[in-house]
Amino acid sequence: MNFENILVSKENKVALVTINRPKQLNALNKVTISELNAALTELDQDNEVRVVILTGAGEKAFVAGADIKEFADFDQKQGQDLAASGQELLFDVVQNLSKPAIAAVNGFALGGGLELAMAAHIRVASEQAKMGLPEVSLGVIPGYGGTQRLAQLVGKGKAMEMVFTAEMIGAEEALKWGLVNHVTTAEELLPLAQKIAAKICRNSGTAIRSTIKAINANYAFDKNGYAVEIEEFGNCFGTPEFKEGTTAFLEKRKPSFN
Ligand code: DAK
Repeated sequence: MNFENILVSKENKVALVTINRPKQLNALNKVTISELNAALTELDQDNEVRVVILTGAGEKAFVAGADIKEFADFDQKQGQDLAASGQELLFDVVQNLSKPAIAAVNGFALGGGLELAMAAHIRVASEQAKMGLPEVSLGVIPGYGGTQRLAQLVGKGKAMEMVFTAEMIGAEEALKWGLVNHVTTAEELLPLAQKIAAKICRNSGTAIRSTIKAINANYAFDKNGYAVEIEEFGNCFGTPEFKEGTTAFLEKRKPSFN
């Protein structure tokens, strides 16, 4: 896969997707969103890949937001269109990936950048990371799912304060709030994400795919999460991985999942 604004590599069943516009602090423009859509769609179908890690190039930023230079002169209709297509092309794709997505937040994650990290299933941050939704300081609101996902992760009160004040929080505070799962040094950030990925790879990919669907269902207005859980639980029984997992337990050995 060759792209202008992103890098994709694969190792040990883990794909690393790096947003690569460091001079613009990895701001998400249309081309980058469309390349991420293409890469993630392909990785989702790739049986050799079990986990996807998302990060930003350079030492300064994960993603410093949607590209302000691109949307500065939009009207209402263009704004709505961009929000809808961006959500569909990128943020919903990340949230609904059939394999875990880990955001390794290595610096500024602002606006659309934090929204991207929040669409991922797991977030780890470096000590330097700074996170915020500064949209109201630009006269817009978070348009890529941020009003919904931030409140889901940190609760309504903290989400409202963070958006109203447009202020950034550091990694330790984000950890306390539950916005990120772990904080580590810049050097250890990718190794930590890879370590989590390696633990995930030991388990059944089909069961993890079902888990993603069931947990996501709790946050979808048109789905009953308990019903989805029952359906996905049942689906597991038809899979070779269920057979392997239970057989391995009975034979007192470790399961081998591809
Ligand atoms: N967009 C475009 N360029 C950006 C950018 C961004 N979000 N963030 C940084 N850059 C660029 C800077 O313009 C600068 O470019 P040059 O001037 O060198 O060409 C370069 O990256 C380096 O940035 P700074 O010189 O500003 O670096 P500093 O260390 O001084 O400051 C900073 C770092 C992160 C504090 C600062 O760059 C900053 O405040 N950046 C903007 C943060 C921000 O407000 N992000 C946007 C949040 S709003 C929508 C859907 C969603 C959204 C909007 C619309 N629609 C559907 C229409 C979401 C909006 C957002 O994400």
